[in-house]
Amino acid sequence: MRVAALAGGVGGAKLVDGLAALLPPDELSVIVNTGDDFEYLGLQISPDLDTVCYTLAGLANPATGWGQRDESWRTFETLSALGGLDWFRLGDRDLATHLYRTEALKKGQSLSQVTRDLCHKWGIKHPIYPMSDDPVRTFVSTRQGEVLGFQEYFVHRACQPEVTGFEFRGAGTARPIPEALDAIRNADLVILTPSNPWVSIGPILAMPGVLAVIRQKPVIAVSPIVDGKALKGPAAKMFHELGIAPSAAAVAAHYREFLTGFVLDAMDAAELDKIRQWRIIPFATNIIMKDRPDRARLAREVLDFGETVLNRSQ
Ligand code: FO1
Repeated sequence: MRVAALAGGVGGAKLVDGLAALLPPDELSVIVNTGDDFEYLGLQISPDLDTVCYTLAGLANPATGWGQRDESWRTFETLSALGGLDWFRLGDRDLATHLYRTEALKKGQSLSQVTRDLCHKWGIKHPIYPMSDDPVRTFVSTRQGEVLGFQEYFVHRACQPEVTGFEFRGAGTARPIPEALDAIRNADLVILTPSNPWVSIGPILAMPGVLAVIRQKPVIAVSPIVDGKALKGPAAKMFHELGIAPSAAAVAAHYREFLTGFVLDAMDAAELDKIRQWRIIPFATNIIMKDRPDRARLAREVLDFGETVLNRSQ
């Protein structure tokens, strides 16, 4: 079964890791959010691409989900002691990735070319595509009337400001990677991984042409919300601040217009009927991925559910 997976940060990366353990490279393509990308200390940082790639390469930091494992912080600590910029923590190993990427981009390579090169060097066989080679930047509007760059909101301000909306600056004119669009077009199934619907999956769907292709496909989403709480990050807080009670069903409703199937946690089984009323096929299981076997187990269940959805929608 050919699958195109849309992914953002840590939750998305974990499910992608499970899918990659089950599907050969010609049956799984991953399209990753770059709305979180930004320039910091003169370096081009692509947090979600790195999270997905480090996870697939077995290099991810298990404590944070982002950055590299066995990390040291000498550069960060030394810079901090000098009074330099230190609100975004770059580990020594991670720093090498940003230096390498920044240099390659400066020499004229595209983000997708550098990503392919890094994946090759890290032994990643599955195609990983940034959503675009053109810069798209997520901005968060707050109740206080501020407009914050995503990392400013997420890391520097620790997701504290109340959000009123999002803007994906550059998305209107950015071009999706043609191979990524083809991967979605040729997929039997599109999977929206358990990433933040607003700021991780939202920017990918905002890319010109992506939604039009996705609407032609069977699509299943995996909930990033369990029992009203986000598995990681501010997704539930965002739903709440935007006037929507956070729940798995709220995520299904968010994608309702094009969703075929929805995977939610067994804890949220009371929401199954509501989701069925929207003509979305729901499937409840344990969606919390604590370790690597959990990722493969959930991926297996999502793929089996995908088969069921495909048979029903034919
Ligand atoms: N997240 C934090 O909460 N604090 C950090 O200092 C931080 C540093 C960082 C460095 C590299 C990287 O790839 C990710 C990093 N993240 C950090 C995570 C990042 O902000 C988020 O994972 C995403 O942008 C949201 O998906």
